[in-house]
Amino acid sequence: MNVETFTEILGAEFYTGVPDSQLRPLCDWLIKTYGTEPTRHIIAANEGNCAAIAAGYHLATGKVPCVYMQNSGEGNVVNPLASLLNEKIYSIPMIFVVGWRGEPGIHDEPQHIFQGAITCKLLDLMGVKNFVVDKDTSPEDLRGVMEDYRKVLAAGKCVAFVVRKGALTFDEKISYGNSFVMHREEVLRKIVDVAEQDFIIATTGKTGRELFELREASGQNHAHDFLTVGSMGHCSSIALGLALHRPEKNFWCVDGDGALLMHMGALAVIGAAKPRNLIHVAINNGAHESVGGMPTAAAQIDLTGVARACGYSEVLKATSFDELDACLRRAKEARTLTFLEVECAVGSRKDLGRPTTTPAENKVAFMKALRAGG
Ligand SMILES: Cc1ncc(C[n+]2csc(CCOP(=O)(O)OP(=O)(O)O)c2C)c(N)n1
Repeated sequence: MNVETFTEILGAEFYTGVPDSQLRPLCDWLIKTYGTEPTRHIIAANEGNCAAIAAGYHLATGKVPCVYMQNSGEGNVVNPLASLLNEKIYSIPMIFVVGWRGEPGIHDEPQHIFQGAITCKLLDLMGVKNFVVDKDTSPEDLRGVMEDYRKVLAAGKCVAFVVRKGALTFDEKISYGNSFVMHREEVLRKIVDVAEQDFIIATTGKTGRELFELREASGQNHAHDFLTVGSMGHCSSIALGLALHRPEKNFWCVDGDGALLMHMGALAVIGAAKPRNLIHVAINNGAHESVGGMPTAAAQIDLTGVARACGYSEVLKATSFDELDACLRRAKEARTLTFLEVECAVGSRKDLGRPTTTPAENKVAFMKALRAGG
């Protein structure tokens, strides 16, 4: 179904969400229609954040907002669903549009399989009536469902549309970009070279995929890399747990700006714990590049200022390759809690593959490499 028809039937006047590649037609349409004009459309830090912003909108206007997200975000939204929106508490209605990754029977990446299997069950459990939108859903079907949903919404309850792969379309292609020159993959190559035998914890999305391919291309094994597939926003906390408990090893966390924003509180916790063996690199392309390039709020904030205020001992920033080389050397030698922001272009290789080993294999090899040498 064309996204213009879809949104017209939904009838929401305010949208907030976290982008998803499967919902790209909706994300692109929202950017084309509203941009990021915050009274109409907010790309939020995480899905719980979306639900809360949408709740504020409802309190202010009495109208029904729409929250869009990948099903990976269901976990982030469970708390506000159970404690803010639920009819036994404030009874705040909203429409969720959920991209269904890992739908049973459809091949997808390991991190989507379990979440895909429980997507609708979780909504059921949370008391959110849900309807699956697929390629064959007609505007008439959707209007009928929405008619029913209006009554549910009027009773102060939430509803959801679970969107199958390819169910939504948008005729226009929106392209996203910025003025920076370095690409994430080139930056990763430099990090790998400088890190040598150090351990690298990569954020979810294309960062981990590129790191995997870089190791393959140079004939190295993957044992020094933990590819955080899924769990967006948590790789720096994984790195913190590692760094504190293996003080004799060095750890590089390679984060994305979207992921960093998703759970930015982690920076305060890292800054307070101050492990000297952790280098936190934020690849800041101001975008959710892995799911299509829709903007994050990071382009408008000073990430280094945040890191400094959170207590990182050394705070660096690189915009060019020369600066990057100097910063990486300094980070490697400093042996102190370091934050390095790297301003990057939006984009990646078209032929980027996926890891050919499983997360379980990754874990076993990583733990073995960590044990080696004490
Ligand atoms: C909780 C959660 N919400 C949404 C997603 C979908 N998702 C995967 S990667 C990604 C974008 C990550 O952006 P960023 O951290 O800036 O890295 P980039 O892709 O730009 O390198 C999103 C939104 C997810 N995996 N998990």
